[in-house]
Amino acid sequence: MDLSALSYQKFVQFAVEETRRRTTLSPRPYQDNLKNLRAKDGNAALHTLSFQAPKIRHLRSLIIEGNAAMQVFDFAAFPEPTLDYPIFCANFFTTSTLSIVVLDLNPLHDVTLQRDYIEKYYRSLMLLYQKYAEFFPWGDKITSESLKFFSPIVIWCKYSSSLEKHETLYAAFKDYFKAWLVVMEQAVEVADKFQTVRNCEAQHKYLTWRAEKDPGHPLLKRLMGENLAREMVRRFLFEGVDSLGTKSFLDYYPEYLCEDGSVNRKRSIAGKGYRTRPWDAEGNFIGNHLS
Ligand code: BLA
Repeated sequence: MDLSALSYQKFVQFAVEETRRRTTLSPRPYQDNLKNLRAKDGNAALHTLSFQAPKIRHLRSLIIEGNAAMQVFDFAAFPEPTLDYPIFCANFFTTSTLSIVVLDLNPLHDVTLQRDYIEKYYRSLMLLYQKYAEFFPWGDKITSESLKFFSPIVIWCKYSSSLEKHETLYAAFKDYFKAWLVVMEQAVEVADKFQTVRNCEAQHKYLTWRAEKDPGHPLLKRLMGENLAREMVRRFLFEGVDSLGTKSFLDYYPEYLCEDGSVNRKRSIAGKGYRTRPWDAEGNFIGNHLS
């Protein structure tokens, strides 16, 4: 499989162009040492982009082009905390044999518990999920903690890399991103300080989880070294983790506390679960109750 055919550049080009048609994107400044990097091994190239818009706190993209070895796309867009619409999340990891894909409008508030949030944002999008269900079947057991950050329309899939799948993924990405843009455009601020505080904390909790436990970190460390990888994670990918709130990882996830006070390095305490998709076609959660 020639991996250059599976590039993610056109994905981010589409997203930026499409966003510009609907709102005013402005570049968001970030550290020079995180712009267009080469990995330590000299093989992989890392490309980053960062923007903001009136209703979008942060829209950022990381593409890693590892020649014959891999292609990675980590793309996300976060709402302004005055708004409670979902976080856009595309996370694609591709080698010549395997692709691991997460594509979702990640809920800001836990949809395994909050039915009103499902009503508000997902009920009308269930057809979108069904359109791709046969191409991207549920990717088997998953780190259970992650599930709270996923929505009823999540595409979570692992498959053998192929050009055909890549093109279908591109179609799904475009559809999901367009749906997210509509949601973003329609989102209205509620003049309620309490809501903004809740949104801010929910976004901070999400950033705190991903900045600590995202499955891509070990590979980023290998490519960039410990220090630069840490900056990439905290100041770029999950920027806001050090400013949107003051709680620590252990405040949100005390079950990770070790006896010596440090954070357990295991990626998951709850373990893997959910062999099958835990939502029904209407978007109701039908999995075990999550602790
Ligand atoms: C694997 N990435 C995964 C897995 C998930 C995600 C669910 C499967 C393993 C697991 O169950 O944890 C993605 N997890 C997410 C996302 C959220 C979440 C999007 O909780 C959101 C809340 N991935 C990257 C980057 C790299 C990367 C930048 O984003 C590499 C630089 C790699 N992801 C990557 C690799 C694996 C993976 C190598 C397989 C490794 C493993 O399973 O341990």
